[in-house]
Amino acid sequence: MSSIKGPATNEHDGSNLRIAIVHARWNKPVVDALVAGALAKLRLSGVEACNIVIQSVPGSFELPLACSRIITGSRIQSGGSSGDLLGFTSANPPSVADSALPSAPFDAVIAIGVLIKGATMHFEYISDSVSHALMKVQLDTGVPVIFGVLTALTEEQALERAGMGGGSNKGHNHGEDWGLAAVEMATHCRNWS
Ligand code: DLZ
Repeated sequence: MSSIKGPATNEHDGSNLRIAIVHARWNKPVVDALVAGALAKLRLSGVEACNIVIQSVPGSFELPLACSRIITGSRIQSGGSSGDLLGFTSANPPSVADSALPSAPFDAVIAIGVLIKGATMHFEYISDSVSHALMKVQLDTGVPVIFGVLTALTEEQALERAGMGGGSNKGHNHGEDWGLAAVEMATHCRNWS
């Protein structure tokens, strides 16, 4: 019997959406596969390449602040209220994958990181603080922040959840689900405002 896990299909048109992917560089091969999975589903949903921005940060601990600044910075670029910006302003925007970006606020941000448990309590502290902080960013800004942080107990678990597992079952690339979730939540939030 196939697994019952995962979101049931719910297709949405992403052609008018602007979406950022913010990803950590720790455990990069797995992160890269997850980013590729998310990107593939964004594009399949109609999100234009020029409306997708990709920003990397060192590790998962940096994801919440980066997501917050990218959301606030994009509002500044499009003439929204300024808030507290630190480095990201209209004169100094977050580094972007495509220089020909339209100036519009982001409709959703996908935060991607891979935490793998080690010998110390580091994993527990970062997993807990990052998940709470990402939730806070989306509630504070009103912009969906998709939780793309794997909290794996082993490297094998992480690889399987990026579709890179060994043996006959390569697993499923969860980045694909995150891409679809971003398009769906961005669409809902436009309709709800
Ligand atoms: C330091 C650290 C460790 C040990 N493990 C991970 C990890 O598995 N995944 C990850 O994304 N980041 C890790 N980091 C880096 C922290 O997230 C952070 O970048 C540093 O502590 C600097 O703030």
